[in-house]
Amino acid sequence: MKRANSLFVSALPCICVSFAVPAFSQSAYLSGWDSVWNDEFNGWSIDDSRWEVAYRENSPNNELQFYLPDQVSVNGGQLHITATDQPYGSKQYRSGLVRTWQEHRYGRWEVRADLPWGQGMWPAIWLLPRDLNAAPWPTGGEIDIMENIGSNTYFVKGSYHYNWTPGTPITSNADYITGEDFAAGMHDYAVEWDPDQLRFYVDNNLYHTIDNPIQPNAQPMSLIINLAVGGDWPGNPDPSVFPQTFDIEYARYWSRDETELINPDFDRSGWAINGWNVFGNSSEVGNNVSVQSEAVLDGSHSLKLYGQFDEAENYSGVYQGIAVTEGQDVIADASAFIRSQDSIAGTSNELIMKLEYYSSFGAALGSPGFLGEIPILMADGTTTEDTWIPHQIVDIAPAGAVEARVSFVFRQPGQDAGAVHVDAVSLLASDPIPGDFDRNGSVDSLDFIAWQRDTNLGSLADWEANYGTPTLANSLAVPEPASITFALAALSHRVFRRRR
Ligand SMILES: [Ca+2]
Ligand SMILES: [Ca+2]
Ligand SMILES: [Ca+2]
Ligand SMILES: [Ca+2]
Repeated sequence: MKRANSLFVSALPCICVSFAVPAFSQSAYLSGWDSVWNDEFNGWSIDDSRWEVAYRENSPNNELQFYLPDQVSVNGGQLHITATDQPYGSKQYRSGLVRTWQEHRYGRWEVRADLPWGQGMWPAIWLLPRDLNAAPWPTGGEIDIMENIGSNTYFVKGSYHYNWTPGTPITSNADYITGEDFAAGMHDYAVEWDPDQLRFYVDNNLYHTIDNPIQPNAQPMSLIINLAVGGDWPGNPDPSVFPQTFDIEYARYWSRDETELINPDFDRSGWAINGWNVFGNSSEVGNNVSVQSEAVLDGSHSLKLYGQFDEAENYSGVYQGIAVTEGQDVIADASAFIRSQDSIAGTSNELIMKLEYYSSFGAALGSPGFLGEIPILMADGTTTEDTWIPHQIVDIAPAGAVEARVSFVFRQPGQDAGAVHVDAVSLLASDPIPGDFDRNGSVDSLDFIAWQRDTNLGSLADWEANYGTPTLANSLAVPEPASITFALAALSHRVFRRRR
């Protein structure tokens, strides 16, 4: 986070000596996630209702530090963990470790931190079950959000460790290297843990994804932040580097909000398309399912889809679902764009948008949990190019539905070139408005006519109470002037499907 102080310094050199406002004062909103807790470390001591501060002589990995509460402090909007070359107990060095009392299984953890440096330093931000008797390590799993050794502060590592039996772990990990010195400034380290995927980020860059992680006995985990000294990985410290400090700007935790899409605007990029399930992404042609900035309706990126060129009819795209209940109004919106440089004019390529329903969350297309689908055509060889065209599916969740899923399917029957972009996706489910007897999202005179035909549709008192309630579609957002034309155009492309 660059601060703009230098501008003020040059213009008003006398005034702006200190500007001790933390970079963030509260947890940021993230689509698809609910903020559960965050600690911005704005006080003058650690919040011991949230954090356990270690007093611990012996740690694994032949580490050389004694963890002491005195090595942990909070000031200047940050948590500081300081390692010193001072013997204590049987140990040569002192350092600190904090861990949350709370534990969570699945979710998103993010910690912003500036690392220490020097031979022998081993800072870590990681997740581990508190009770290792219930699930002896590593059967309960261990997720290392960030680890580094101070002899090389130009990389950080993210890891997942597990095994079916206690003892040696099976590990999946990756290094993140950009040429930046992670001990010379603040960076965001995050993990998103879903039942079917683990994703590792630095500064919102996705650098490691584990699909269907094997979780022998996945346990709720607590967040640990510590600075080890010496031990098996870093080796013995260089005495000249002490003292060293691990500075933490904040720690935040979100749980999955299954009523909202994650990353509906494709702006939280990464080749694996954060939050979306990807299919038909062929390594042969290279990322025919990707996020790009070539054509954008909102934010900075959109989804780009093209064919796999595999000499057969093929399907490529993404999908994602939200939780619904039977009888809810469901509205799916998305816009498509064909760049004339990537034309599909005259080809047999097409892009289909689908609203699908499932009786169990995450069930496979065509499995017993699949209840049905509504497909619409978003683009084909006759579609106007170089313009965003909005599409909408309006429906009612059928009996047994627990998930509504939107999917975008690029179909390449031949081997034709060309691509289609998708952006500004929305998928919403809401309880019907009492009095909306024709179930079109608004309460008006047509509902009265519907009620006159069939008074079993509901109570006229509901109609009177809610008369004039605007349509759900119109109440989603007040369009900015530039997008009003899209909103108007959407009506003509709208697919309006009813099931009773
Ligand atoms: Ca540092
Ligand atoms: Ca802070
Ligand atoms: Ca976008
Ligand atoms: Ca109505």
